[in-house]
Amino acid sequence: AKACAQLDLRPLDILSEVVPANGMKNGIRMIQVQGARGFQLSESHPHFLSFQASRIFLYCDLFPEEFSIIVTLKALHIPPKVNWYSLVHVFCSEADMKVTLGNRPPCTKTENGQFWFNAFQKGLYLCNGSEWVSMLEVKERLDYVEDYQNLVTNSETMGIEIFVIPKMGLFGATANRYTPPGSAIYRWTDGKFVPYQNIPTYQAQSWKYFTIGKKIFLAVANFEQNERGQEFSVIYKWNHRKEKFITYQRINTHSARDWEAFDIEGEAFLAVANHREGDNHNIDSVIYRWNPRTGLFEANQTISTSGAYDWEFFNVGPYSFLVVANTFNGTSTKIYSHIYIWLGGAFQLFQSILTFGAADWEVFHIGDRIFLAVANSHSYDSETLAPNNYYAINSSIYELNITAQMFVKYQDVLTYSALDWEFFSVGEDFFLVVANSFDGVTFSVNSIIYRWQGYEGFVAVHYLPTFGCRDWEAFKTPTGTYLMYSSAREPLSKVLKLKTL
Ligand SMILES: [Ca+2]
Ligand SMILES: [Ca+2]
Ligand SMILES: [Ca+2]
Repeated sequence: AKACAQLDLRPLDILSEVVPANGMKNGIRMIQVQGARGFQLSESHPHFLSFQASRIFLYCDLFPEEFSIIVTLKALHIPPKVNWYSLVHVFCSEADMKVTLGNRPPCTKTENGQFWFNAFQKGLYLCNGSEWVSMLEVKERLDYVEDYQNLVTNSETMGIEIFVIPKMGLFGATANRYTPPGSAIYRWTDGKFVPYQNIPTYQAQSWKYFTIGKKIFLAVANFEQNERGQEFSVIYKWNHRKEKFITYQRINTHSARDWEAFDIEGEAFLAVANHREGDNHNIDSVIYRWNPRTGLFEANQTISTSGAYDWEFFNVGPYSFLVVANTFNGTSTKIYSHIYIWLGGAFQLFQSILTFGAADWEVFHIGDRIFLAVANSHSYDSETLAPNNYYAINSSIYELNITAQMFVKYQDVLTYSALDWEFFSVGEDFFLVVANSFDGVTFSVNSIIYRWQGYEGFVAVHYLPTFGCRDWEAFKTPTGTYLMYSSAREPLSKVLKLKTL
């Protein structure tokens, strides 16, 4: 690789790389004050102006060891009784700064407006007076996945939920099988998940984190009755003073598998997937609406489901959708799962898709394209001959065809009792990881990461040994991107780190 030398670098107008010829782009405003013209840049999206460094370093592969950036900044707060002419002289500093290599320097009011070049991550940062904001970022690429943390859990773990509580940081909640001790909440401390709070749950299946205004909630789907024979799933609320989750509302559910939280037209909703009542899988699942007057969720609509396992909410333009994974109707797992659309104040059937013991729907976007992936767990029908394998079956990815107003099959992927799909991105690449749980003989099966490769669709790129894999979650911290998986067959969850180039 060739480092940039003096001759390779000419004066460059970096701003012209990101501002279109007509000057118009969301987040950029042209402002003119008397004779001076400049761009006002939105503060809310510090990355929206980023572009590949290769666009300006055309003739060399490596950053030069030293280079200069000249910026003209206008102070945001203009003291009264200062006219523009003197302002230009007093506040608009034309600074010629040397940007050198080094560790993260302090960024305080003193360093406001200074640049720092992080040679290790190949990033250029601007100090905004309190933190370094990325200006130029070389896009990372996934290289491989490595073991990061083995998390011994309270018991076998069904679902995991990872969330950030403002001012507190990153947390992970595991939905554990046995009571006591119930389920656990972990806090990300010094780069690891550390136990933070235990909550009594009853064969917990999943957690859902959501907020309503400034209120922070965590809802658990309990599959079993409590000691008193009552069957509740519970919504917990974050108590800022105690820094713990406290019971907020109990809701009557029937072998609940999943909660989904969403907003429509400024109103908050929660949908529960009721799996079965006794032996009967054909029961109602319920959508609750937040009543701001009482501060409680109230039943708003029931939808008949068959062994409901998962709800997934998504928006397409102004439209809201809710899709349910139906697993079993009492005789067959080859049944329709339904997509509903919000019309006239209620969810109405939009499309039905044949699924095979559907356990999860995952919606994701690639550019303007909208995809839905289903995890098919097993193919069983009491009326037809037993197949060679109930578990080695296709899980399918569908794409929304806007013209036809329906989802059409995009790709079939061979899976082994798939229980979850998780979509994530690294740099400019898109990935899906599938939770393969059982191949008909053993729970030791590989879960697989697929990379989206355009015309080829999703292509398997990494095979990850898992045991009874139940759920995958991806999360990012300032130190990188991680994947976590839970096992429904042993009290051990694992955090993996994505190593990037
Ligand atoms: Ca869900
Ligand atoms: Ca999923
Ligand atoms: Ca997941």
